[in-house]
Amino acid sequence: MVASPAHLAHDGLIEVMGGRPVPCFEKPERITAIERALAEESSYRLLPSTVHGMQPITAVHDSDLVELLEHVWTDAVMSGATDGASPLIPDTFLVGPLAAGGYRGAGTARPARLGAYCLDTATPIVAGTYGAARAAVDVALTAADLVLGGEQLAYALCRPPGHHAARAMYGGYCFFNNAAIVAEDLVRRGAGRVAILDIDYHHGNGTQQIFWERSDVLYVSLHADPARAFPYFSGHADEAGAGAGEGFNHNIPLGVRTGIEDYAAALERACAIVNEVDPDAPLIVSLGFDTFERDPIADLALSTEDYARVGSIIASLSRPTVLIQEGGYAIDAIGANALSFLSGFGG
Ligand code: Q9C
Ligand code: ZN
Repeated sequence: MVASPAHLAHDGLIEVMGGRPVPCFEKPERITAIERALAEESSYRLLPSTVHGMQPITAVHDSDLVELLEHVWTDAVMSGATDGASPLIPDTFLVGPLAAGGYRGAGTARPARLGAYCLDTATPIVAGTYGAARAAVDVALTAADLVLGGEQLAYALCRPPGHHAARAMYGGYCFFNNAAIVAEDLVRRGAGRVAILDIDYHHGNGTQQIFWERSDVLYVSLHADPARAFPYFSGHADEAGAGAGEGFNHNIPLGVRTGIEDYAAALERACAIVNEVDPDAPLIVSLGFDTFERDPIADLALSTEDYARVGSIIASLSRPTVLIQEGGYAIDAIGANALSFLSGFGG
C-alpha cells in the first residue's frame, strides 16, 4: 500500500449538506484508520509516494482548473475572502446561459471564480488542500509504478478521492481524478486498452466525462441509482459513451439497500465487460467503502464480511490491479472493510 502524510493538511472543517453546515464526512481519519488496520497485518508493506510532477495531471485536467486550485487559497487570504480559518466554498455558480460560449469567469477574482469550476457545496478548500490533492495523485501513480514493476496488487490510499473530478470541474470531495490520471498515464506509456472498474457507492461522473469519447479507456461503474443519489445528473444505465467511445462506458445503477447477492451479480456483469475488452494494462479499481451498510451518507447494504466476496470476484479476473481509494465514511469500520476486501482478493 502507498500513502502520503500530505493529506492530513486537507482538513476542511465543514461542508454544506441539505442547506446545513455539517462537519466534513471526508476527513483525515478515513485514511489513518485504513493505515492502522493494515499495519496490524504484517503481510502489508506501507510505502511512501514518489513525486511524478504536473504532466500527468494536465494530461487529464484543464490547466485553468489546476492553476485555480494552486493559487486560490493564498489569493483568498491576501484579499480577505477568508479569515484564514474558514474554508472556501463557492456561493455563486456559473450555470445556464451565463456559461454560454465557454466563458469561465476569466477576470473574476479566484475565490469567486471557484463557482465556475465547482460541482457542489461539499468540497471545501483550505490551506493544505492543493498539496494534498497533488500528493494523492503521486500516491496513485506510485501504486501504478509498483504494479508495472511486477506486483500483482498495489493499494493507493488516496485522499482526497478523485472520481467526481472532471476535466475542468472539482467537487464531491474530489479535486484531481486519481484513477483517470493513472489510466491516461498508462495509455501514454503504451497501453492500448485500459479498464477502470468503479465500485464506489457514487457514480464517478468525472471519470465518465474524461473518457466519454474514448475507446482506449473502458469505464464500468456500479453505483446507487442517480435518480436518488449524488451526483444525480449522471450515472444512468443508458449513458454509453459517444463517438469512438460509444460502448466503452457502462453504468450499472443499484436500488436502495442492495445486499451482497444482487451486488455480486452486478459485479460479475461488470467483470465480464472488463474481460470482453481484455485490457493490456493493469486494471484500475476505484474502490469506495461507502457501499457499507452503516455508511452515514449512503444506502446500500454490504457488510464487512461481504467485502471479502467483492475482493474475490475482482481477483478472479486474474489481472494485475491498482486499487485507488475513493469514498467510505464509516470511520469505525473502514479499516476492517479494507482488510476484508484484501483478504478476499488474496493480496
Ligand atoms: N445530498 C465520494 O464518495 N454529498 N464522494 C452528497 C447528497 C457529496 C461523495 C450530498 C458526496 C460526495 C468520493
Ligand atoms: Zn462515494
